[in-house]
Amino acid sequence: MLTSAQLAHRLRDAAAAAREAGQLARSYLADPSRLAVAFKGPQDVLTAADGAVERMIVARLSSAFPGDAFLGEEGTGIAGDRCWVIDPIDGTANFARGLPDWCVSIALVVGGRVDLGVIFDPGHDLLYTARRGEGARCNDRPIGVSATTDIRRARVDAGYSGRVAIDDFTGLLRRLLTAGATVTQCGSAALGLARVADGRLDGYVERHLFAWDVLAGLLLVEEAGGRVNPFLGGDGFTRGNKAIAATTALYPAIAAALDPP
Ligand code: LIP
Repeated sequence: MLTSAQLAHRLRDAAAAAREAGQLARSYLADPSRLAVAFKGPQDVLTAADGAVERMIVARLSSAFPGDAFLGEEGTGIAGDRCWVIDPIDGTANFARGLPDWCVSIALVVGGRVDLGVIFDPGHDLLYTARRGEGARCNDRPIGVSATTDIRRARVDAGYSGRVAIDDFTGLLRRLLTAGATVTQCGSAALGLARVADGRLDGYVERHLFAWDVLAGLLLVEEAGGRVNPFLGGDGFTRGNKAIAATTALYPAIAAALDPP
């Protein structure tokens, strides 16, 4: 367990690391020849910035908190009870093309529970933070999910990756549209979840994501008064899981669109 002061210290340092990481990532955009864009799989983009940013975050946080563990999208894997979960650039495909919808996502899992979440959106200079039990903030101002209760007035981000069958995704889209929702897709789960937490979207749903994509964003939504699925149930931490996050009123309809009863 960590004391309140230890958690507060970690949140401050994670927020600072996320900002620093965002600036490092942006330095690669200033000189695209450094990006070295590659593909981990179909439409699964990787750049030189992803690894550099992850290494910078791990170096900074491991120096400040030497007993902590790390799990990163780009290969960092040090097991432990207090584990930082890092997506150095979420929305890499957008980042590689110079599109603004990408972010840095950092979560802290303590004893199997997400206690801290930080998402930095450099393109819009928005720093989202959440500490379990203490609410969610953006640029240090409290945020909350929208008041939308009617699915026919809802705007939902539905993510997709090549890890999922096309018919599964088209079925989700069809059910959301049939229910009356407007569907959008920003290409970054973490940003989509942050936008549910600040009320600009009413839901986020995707069949399969990894822990680094979503743990910070799911905590943001919870602390902003929304409802999320138990992502870490089963082997979500190691193998990933579906991600559903919405206003409490809309959660059942969005969950049913993903997995019809
Ligand atoms: C991305 C996710 C997004 C998903 C993309 C990709 P990355 O993460 O945030 O929701 O649909 O396929 O997985 O790879 O940019 O960190």
